[in-house]
Order: sequence, then C-alpha cells, then structure tokens
Amino acid sequence: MLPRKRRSWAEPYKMKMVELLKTTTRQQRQRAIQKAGYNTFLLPSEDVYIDLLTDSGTNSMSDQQWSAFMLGDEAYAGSKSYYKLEAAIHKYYGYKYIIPTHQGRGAENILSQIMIKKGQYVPGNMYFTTTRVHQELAGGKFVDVIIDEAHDPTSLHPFKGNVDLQKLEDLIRKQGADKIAYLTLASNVNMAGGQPFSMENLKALRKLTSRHGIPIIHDMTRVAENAYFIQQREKAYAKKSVREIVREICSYTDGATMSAKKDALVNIGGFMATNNAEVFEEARNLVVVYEGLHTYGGLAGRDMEAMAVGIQESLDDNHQAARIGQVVYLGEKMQSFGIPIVLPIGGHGIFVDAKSFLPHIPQDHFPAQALAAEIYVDSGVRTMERGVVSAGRKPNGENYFPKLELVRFTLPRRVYTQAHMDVVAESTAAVYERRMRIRGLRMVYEPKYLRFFQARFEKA
Ligand code: PLI
Repeated sequence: MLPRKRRSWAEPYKMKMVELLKTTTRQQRQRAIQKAGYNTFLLPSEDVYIDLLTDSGTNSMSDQQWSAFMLGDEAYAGSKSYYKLEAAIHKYYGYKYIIPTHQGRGAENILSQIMIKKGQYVPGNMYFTTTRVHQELAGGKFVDVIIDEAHDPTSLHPFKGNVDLQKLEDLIRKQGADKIAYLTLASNVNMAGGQPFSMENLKALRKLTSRHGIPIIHDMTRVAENAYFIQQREKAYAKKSVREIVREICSYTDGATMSAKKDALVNIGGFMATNNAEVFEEARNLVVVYEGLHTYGGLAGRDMEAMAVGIQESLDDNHQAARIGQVVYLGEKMQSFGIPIVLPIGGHGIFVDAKSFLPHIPQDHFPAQALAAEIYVDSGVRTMERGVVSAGRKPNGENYFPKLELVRFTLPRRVYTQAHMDVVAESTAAVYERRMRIRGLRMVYEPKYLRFFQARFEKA
C-alpha cells in the first residue's frame, strides 16, 4: 500500500490516436543488432519495440499543434507562419532577432561561422557533439568549463550544469578575453545526464562575462526542463512559473541556438536568435546559402505553425511536472533494482553508468555501446551510447576518453506510458543480472564526423 500522504502525478492530456508497435523474438533481435554493426542508430525502427534512442523530434504533437499545421502558409517569402513563430519567440523567450533553421545544427553552423575567428576559444558547460563539431569546423577550440561534479555520476549536486567560474576566469586570464569567441551555455546539459544550471550561477556568469565583453550564447534546446528544476530546487524561484523562469534565463544571454525537436514539441525545426543587429545581418545573409530564405530557413510553413504552438505548450508547469515525473519514475524503478544511474535524475532521460554496470570491460572496448546492444536484444528497447564513441576524436586525431561512459534511455515527450517504463526497467534489471557475461566490442568502421551515428562494431 502507498503511504496515504503520497499523491501521484498524471499526464495533463489524454490519447486520441495511437501508433501500433511490433514485437519481435530474441532471435530476430540478435540478428538485427548484428546486421546493424551493434549500433542502435543503424537499426530499422520497425524492429524496435520501445524507442528511447532520443527525445529529438520524437515527441507527440497535441491536437492544437496538428490543427495549427493545417494553417501553414507555404509562401516562399514572408510566410504568415514565420511571423507567428517570430511573435512566439519574442513573447516567450524575448530574443530580438530570429532566423529559422531546419534543426539545431543548422543554427549552430551559421552562428559558429559568424562568431568564431580561427584560433579562438569557445568555453562551454560540457561539449555537445554537433555544437562542438561546428565550433571546430569554424576554427574554434572548445574548452570545458562545467563544474567537476558534472563528470561524476554519483555526485548529488543539484545543479551539475553550472559553469565553474574559476575555470572560466583562468581561461580569460591565460588567453585574454579577445581570444574567446563566446561562451556556450547549454540548459539542462545533455551529455551530463540532463542536468540544470542554477539561476544564481547564470547571474554570476553574466556579471563575469559582461566585465570582459564575452557574449553568452544559449543552447536553449531544453530550457523549459532547466527552468522546471530551478523552480523545484532554487528557493527564490519556488513560486515562479516555468514560463517566467525561461524568460528570465533568456534575458541574461545574448543569443541562442535551438533545436525545437526537444522542448518545443515538434518533429522538425530549430532557430538561431540574437540581440545583436550585426550578427543578425550576417545570419540573414548566410541562411540563404545553407537553409533557405530567412523567413523559412529550411522549414515548411506548417512546421513553423506547430513550433509556435509547441513553444507555448512546453512552458506549462503541469506539462513539465508530468514530463520530468515520468523520467523520475523510470529512474527510481531502476534504482530499486540496484542499477547504477547518473544522479540526481535528470530531465530528458535516465543515464545508466556503463563503467560501473560493466566494470570488466575497458573503455576502449566500448562498454556503453555493448550495453545498449544487450538491452535491445533483451527486450527490443532501443537506447544509445553516450561515452567514448560519442566523444569522438580531437582535431589532432586522438580519441577523447570522457569520464562519463553512459547509456542514455531518452524519453520522448507525451509518447510512452508508465507501463512502458516498467518494461524498460525490468529489461535493464534482467541484463544487469547477467552483466558479467557481456563482452566488449571493437570498432570496425569509423566515419569521419559524429562517428556514433554510423560507426560499426563486432564482438571483441
Ligand atoms: O539534432 P539537432 O540538429 O536539431 O540539434 C542539435 C543539438 C544541439 N544541442 C543539444 C543540447 C542537443 O541535444 C542537440 C541534439 N540532440 C540530439 C539529437 C539528441 O539525441 O540528444
């Protein structure tokens, strides 16, 4: 029996349409993962039962979004839908100028080309794969300035996404502020396990960067989830709404890149935003080279309509309570089975610590990659590696060996039920019981860029 005081949360929506799932046998899955080179990105989704590969573009849209879809103005230039999106971004995020892009990395490409001069440093609160590759392609050097606790899966620090101001000051002192293009501040840091920064840290960061004339570029892909954690964990914000907190976060930053495929509840889309008229002017020039005209940037009118509504829905407190409530439900269930996960439980998924799950597999035999493959074989649940494969190679060709070697169980928004979470946790527990029999992998094909998407492996 539950203690009487405990009250459950529930989803603030009901279902109107469902998508049927296929189940497969263990033998079929064994064949499928071998054919996919032990890379879950190379599995056909038809062979997947519960898809926790990513929360990117995998969200369910609401009836309001689908009806907005039908209002899409597909004019090549000056689409009405663009102006609706622009108005939503002004209203909810507050940035002055916006450039729509087909997704987040489209915005990262344009922004990096404009704001980074060859040889400049780009500090950030942990790397993200696509963000760093665009910084490097533009001639920049990424420097990790996140607090040390972020690299420790067991640290219970409530704001593991915080910037270590001392690390940033040291970089400024050593290299000079003019050698720093800007600082990338990601909300709810993906690679750390969906971990937020605090408003207190952001305010201090704003003071420090303003003193040195260094812009803050906000990777706002999961800003509403970060805002929810601020509301829950930072006393001064307990009575503020997610919407108010998001607006305040944006107000301390100079521009942003956004993959709307996450927080903003759409299947495709993104944008770049800036408060700087010169940066905007250059971005308007560049977007036509890579994405499309500045009033659609690679999107259909209907995509921009759905995004404008999705932004608004993402800022609802009840939506975030249910979204993160589901992540916590899965995490607590895994903990009850003794499975080592990144703590505190983050915003967009559960990150299993593959180093302690599979202590007998050295990092150069890709423990997280091997574990993701095993979980798929056990139950058809698709997860992904976030460790040495994702980290890739340094510009000098050496492998990065990140401290965190994780398997990400990412929850799409408004897609799966609590019963699906039970199946996922029980499958992971079954694999945990026979963990010592799991073998590592060796990489037999390595693509040049973002290797985790297409690399192939064999059993070591
Ligand atoms: O996948 P894009 O190009 O829309 O967005 C790139 C991107 C930028 N920043 C952050 C923090 C991301 O998480 C991100 C994409 N993430 C993916 C695809 C993911 O599976 O986490």
